Amino acid sequence: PLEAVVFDVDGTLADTELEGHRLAFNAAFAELGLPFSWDVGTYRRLLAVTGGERRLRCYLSTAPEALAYGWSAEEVEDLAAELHRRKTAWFLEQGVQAVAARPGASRVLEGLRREGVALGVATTGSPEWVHPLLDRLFGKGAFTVVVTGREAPRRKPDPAAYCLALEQLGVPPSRAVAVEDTGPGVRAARAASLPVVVVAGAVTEPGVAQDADLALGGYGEPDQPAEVLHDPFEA
Ligand code: XBP
Repeated sequence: PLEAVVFDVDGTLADTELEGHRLAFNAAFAELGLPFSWDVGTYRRLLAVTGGERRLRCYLSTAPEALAYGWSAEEVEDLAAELHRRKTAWFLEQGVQAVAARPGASRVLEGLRREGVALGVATTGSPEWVHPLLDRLFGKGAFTVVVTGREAPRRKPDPAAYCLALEQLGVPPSRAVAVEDTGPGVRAARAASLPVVVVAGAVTEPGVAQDADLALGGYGEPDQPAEVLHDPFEA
């Protein structure tokens, strides 16, 4: 029997990335007077590096426009940390209010809860914004367990966040399912021995659906089930 479902946050439960986190990173660049701005295409590519601070470090140490500054490794480290502090503050102040839940996500959570399925969250995003965002979109206490980047500092595709969520839920992976939207997330869940449902969204990479045990186009509507993108048992 299914005892628990563990959800990713960014892109899976909420549309946070393109018009949320991306704008927060850009605001942080502007606050420090840096002439960098991530457009949607650039940001999609940068999402391959998980964790906001790691993403910044990677960008600052590889993008030609950043290399032109000649920063040392230590300067890059400090700058990434400062930018990420500002990004987090901006997202908390502006992003949390502005981003929306994925259509149908609340209804699916309610349905699972009614069936007695425990709900968990496994994200490696920062707790500063994860908790207020989940509270605003789904209500306080909507999830039995919430693991963030503070409890699981090793970012996805490392399975740490999923392993910890399962441990805290007290449910073995064979009785749980992960819900994800991107490649690193799917790999993290798999590495924790969890079956994975992909609910494809705004930042889902091409081909990710094929790696899932089931891939859906969304959460569906009350009178319209979700579109099935990939179901290995149907193949
Ligand atoms: C999502 C991420 C996050 C967000 C930004 O990871 O990669 O970095 O883009 O959040 P996950 P922070 O799939 O593990 O939830 O800036 O707070 O890291």
